[in-house]
Amino acid sequence: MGVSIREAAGTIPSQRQLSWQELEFYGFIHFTVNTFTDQEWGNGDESPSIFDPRELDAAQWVEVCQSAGMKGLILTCKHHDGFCLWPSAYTGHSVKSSPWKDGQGDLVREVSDACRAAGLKFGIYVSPWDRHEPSYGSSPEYNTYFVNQLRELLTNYGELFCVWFDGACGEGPNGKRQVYDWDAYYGIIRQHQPNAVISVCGPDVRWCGNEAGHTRTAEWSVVPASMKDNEKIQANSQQADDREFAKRVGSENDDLGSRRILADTDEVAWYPAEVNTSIRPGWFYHSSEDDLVKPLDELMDLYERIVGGNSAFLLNLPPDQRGLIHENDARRMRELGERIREAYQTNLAAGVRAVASQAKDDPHRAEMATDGNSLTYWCPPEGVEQAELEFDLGSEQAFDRILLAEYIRKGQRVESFHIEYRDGQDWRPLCEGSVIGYKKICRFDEVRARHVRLIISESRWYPTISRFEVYRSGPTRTL
Ligand code: FUL
Repeated sequence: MGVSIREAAGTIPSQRQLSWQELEFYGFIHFTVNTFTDQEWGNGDESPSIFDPRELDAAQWVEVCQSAGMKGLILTCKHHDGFCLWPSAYTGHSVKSSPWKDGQGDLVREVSDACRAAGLKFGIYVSPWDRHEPSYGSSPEYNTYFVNQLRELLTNYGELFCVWFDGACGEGPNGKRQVYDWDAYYGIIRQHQPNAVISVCGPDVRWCGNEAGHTRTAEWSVVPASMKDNEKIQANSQQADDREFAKRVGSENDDLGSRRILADTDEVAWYPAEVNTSIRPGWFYHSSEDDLVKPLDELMDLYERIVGGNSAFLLNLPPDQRGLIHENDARRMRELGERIREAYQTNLAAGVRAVASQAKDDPHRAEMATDGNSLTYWCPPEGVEQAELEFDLGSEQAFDRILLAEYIRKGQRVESFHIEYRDGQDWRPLCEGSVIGYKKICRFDEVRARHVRLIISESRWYPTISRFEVYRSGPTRTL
């Protein structure tokens, strides 16, 4: 029992995980018959005749996502009610039986085309739980149906960055229990979309464990391989609408990857976290929630904690019955984009001089952390687990954010660090943290200083730092 530190340090992401991680922030679009029934979960007996979003404009969805700086969008092609947003050949329960565009429409096509035209990545959510399809519950028959539908989605709409499965597995007709054939689902995805990550009930991206935007203070990407166990994910996800449960998951399983966990596990995997939440209380649009769009400060806080906490941020934006993202949500997204751009546009440490307590060699000298290239990095010689980097900003600067990144192509290694700034002859504490990973944003009350140092007090085998950036998030911002 036990995984060695060297083994944990050498566990690295796949190419598809790396490409996904770099998206950082992307949108979720929940849209189906529920939008017209004002429900969160449909029963499967909704008539397709209610689906008629007359002003639908996929380009508006894309524009809204991009205004906030999102790099991708995931569409609910089929939610639990079984209604398909594309004209599937395997069921009549789809857009082709609806009045929308006289049954000639294909929403998956419209959204994927709009994404491609604007340079946004496109991903799909497909619910295996299907409350309409009669074969649901007769396991092999339904699995064939589901794989056929997956094939349609995987082969007709260009490149996908993600296939998102939640764990819901409700009872079929007469209490029949459906056993999902995950291997078959994953097999066909890998066959047709080898670059797509399979998220949540899947091997590539881990659900953080709640739908409320809670993040862990130390979010490890290297965790016990057993976390990929679908039954556990399913059990958690079915209770996730319970806010109390969400809080419990967040705190009870707060440590997923420390040395204590490594000592107690047989195998680890690169299985990074995604945090999903909605801009409103519900996943689907309800006019009663028009005034419950999350405030800008809350969204900015989520963004900095999630993206700056070694996780990806999947934020849901539900279009309304017109087929448009409501003005309130659209405005908030624009504001969020402005706030993010304003906070992170001027890196006060770009190209600044830096010295390290030790560097492996010249190509890995301290200034590789400030050269603006995330593919270069500083590191000390192998086996050196503690080190310091000191930065000279050139002149005194006011700042309240420091952004750090490890070179995760080499693994995730930093376990504990703190940052200090020089005040006259004294070094004063600024902030401290545990993991860094893909990106860490440290937030603190504004200070003025010219010299800053990063002290890595614990790491695995040897640390790497590819980015050290300093920002002033805005003249009026406090925590
Ligand atoms: C859950 C579903 O039950 C919710 O309706 C929503 O789609 C959420 C993202 O995943 O499992």
